[in-house]
Amino acid sequence: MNPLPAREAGRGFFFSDRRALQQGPTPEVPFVKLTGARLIIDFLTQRGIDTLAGVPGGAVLPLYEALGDSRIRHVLARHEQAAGFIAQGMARTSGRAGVCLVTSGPGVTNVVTALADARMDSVPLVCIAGQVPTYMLGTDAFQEVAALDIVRPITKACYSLKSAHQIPEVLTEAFQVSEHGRPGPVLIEFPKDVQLEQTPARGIPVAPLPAAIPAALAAANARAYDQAAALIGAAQRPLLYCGGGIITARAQALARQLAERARIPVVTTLMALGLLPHDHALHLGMLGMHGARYTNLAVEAADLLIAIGARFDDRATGNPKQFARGARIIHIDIDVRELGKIRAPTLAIQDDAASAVRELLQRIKPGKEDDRKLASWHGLIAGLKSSHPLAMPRVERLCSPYGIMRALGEFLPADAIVTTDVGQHQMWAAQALPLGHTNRWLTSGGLGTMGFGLPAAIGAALASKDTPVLCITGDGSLLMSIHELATLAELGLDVKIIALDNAALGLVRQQQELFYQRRYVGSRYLHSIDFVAAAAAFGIRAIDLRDEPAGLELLRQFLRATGPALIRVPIGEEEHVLPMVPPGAANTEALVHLDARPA
Ligand SMILES: Cc1ncc(C[n+]2csc(CCOP(=O)(O)OP(=O)(O)O)c2C)c(N)n1
Repeated sequence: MNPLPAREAGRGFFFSDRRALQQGPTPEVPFVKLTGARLIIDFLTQRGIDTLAGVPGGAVLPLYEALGDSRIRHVLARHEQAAGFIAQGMARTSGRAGVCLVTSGPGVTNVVTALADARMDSVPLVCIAGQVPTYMLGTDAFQEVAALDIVRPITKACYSLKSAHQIPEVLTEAFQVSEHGRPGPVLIEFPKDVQLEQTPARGIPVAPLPAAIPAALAAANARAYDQAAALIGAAQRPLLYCGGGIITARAQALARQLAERARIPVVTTLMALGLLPHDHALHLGMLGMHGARYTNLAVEAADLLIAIGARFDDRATGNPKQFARGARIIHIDIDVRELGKIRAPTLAIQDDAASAVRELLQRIKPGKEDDRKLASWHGLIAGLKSSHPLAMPRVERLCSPYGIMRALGEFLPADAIVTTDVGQHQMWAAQALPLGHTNRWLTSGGLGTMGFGLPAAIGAALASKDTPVLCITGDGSLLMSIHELATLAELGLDVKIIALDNAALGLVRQQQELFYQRRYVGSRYLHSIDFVAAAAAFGIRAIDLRDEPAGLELLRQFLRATGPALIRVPIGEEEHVLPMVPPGAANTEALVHLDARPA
């Protein structure tokens, strides 16, 4: 540890070594001294980080100063939670770790939700957080919180830099941990004196990545895949249950190949939506709480479930004891802790989803016998589809849940990125939007965080330039991140916000209607917001969509124009998202019509 004197540490007038800056990259100049802050920024630059999001404060100012001397673009979010979600939007789109930068104390506590969200959805995220100087730690200094104690349970790893010498190793490890295996968030606490500490510049170690799966395990897996292929061969009614792990591994095309070669129907989780095109013969859509009846009934009828990169989340399984009762289960996941966590599998394999699908593809060669049995299974599913279709009401009005989704589906470019917030609008989008590219569907699945949609859309647009981005949100969710309209206006990105305004916390209100005797406690907004005026105040073009003949054309024009815009869509508060499996019930007990609700 090498704390600087208080004179330099506390006041923020310390300047980084200009002479060292002029001498260029660090590795070839062994005796040049750099500040810890400069070393970190050099590290990020060398790693190819070109954009990060953050909010500055006293405890990170040396880092910001070094950032100002670099080529890295800093996106100034209006709240640290949003900085975390902007970084997530970049990470979910690019597959590489997103970086956010926050100050100590409230900066750290504000970013906690974005970290927890990344943990639940396996998103690689590196958060660099300021901290009070090391010699003040534990003194309740101004803006001091025990950051590591707060984030330990919701990060994959967290680090405290006690000396600038540790920077190359700690940062290398932090990025590896975040991106490798099952991705997740990491936090690095960076005390201010360590940012200012002068340290001999050293090259950043290029540590080879450990193999995703150790060699011994890979050998054992080969036998397990033989068994898996045998189980698939013997099954009469096999079903692929695909989760977000397939998207993380960028194995969508492989998974589609597997489904098509083996002619196995596919159900997906919310996270893996769009794995197969909407109209693909093997596509059964999203299972679980708001899945179609036929999807959940197909799971119930299956005699073999091949779960890849899915974690048997309760939103997907309903009551897990009554989930897929007649099925053997092959469960493949990169994270060994997921195997058997909820449901004891017949066969468990720890592997990366892409490798798993490749292994299965090598072993599966369906023959004549399979044709007969699969024809009967497909026939059974076709029957379920016609007897238990997805209950989407006939749509006459544009300003209705399925009316707006249908219109968006028509106008949406095939490569568009769609982000959502959390609520009814998220489920209407999941049910009705014809999604085609799965790593282009960004939604907060595990934590279900309102306020995710807008900053994630900004991050997606930053990571995928020239791609149109659509953020489907509700009035409640938008209000939780509405300040990010300012960030969006500043950046001028091509993000279109579709705000479904029902003057209510719709999904909560729906549960109160169905299960709490219509006692709408705290779920309706008594004061309505003029979102069009609010957006205009932030510098964003906005319109109010109406049910009038010109509405559809207006929507099309707004979506076509480049640059940010907000489209408010009035939605009746009485609208429902159905089917709905009552919390704690089996997936087969979904409510489909409201007259089926409990008295
Ligand atoms: C941060 C956060 N707080 C509370 C909730 C609980 N919750 C889930 S859905 C919902 C209502 C969402 O309302 P809105 O964004 O307007 O969408 P709608 O359901 O009306 O489409 C609430 C409060 C949550 N998911 N996230």
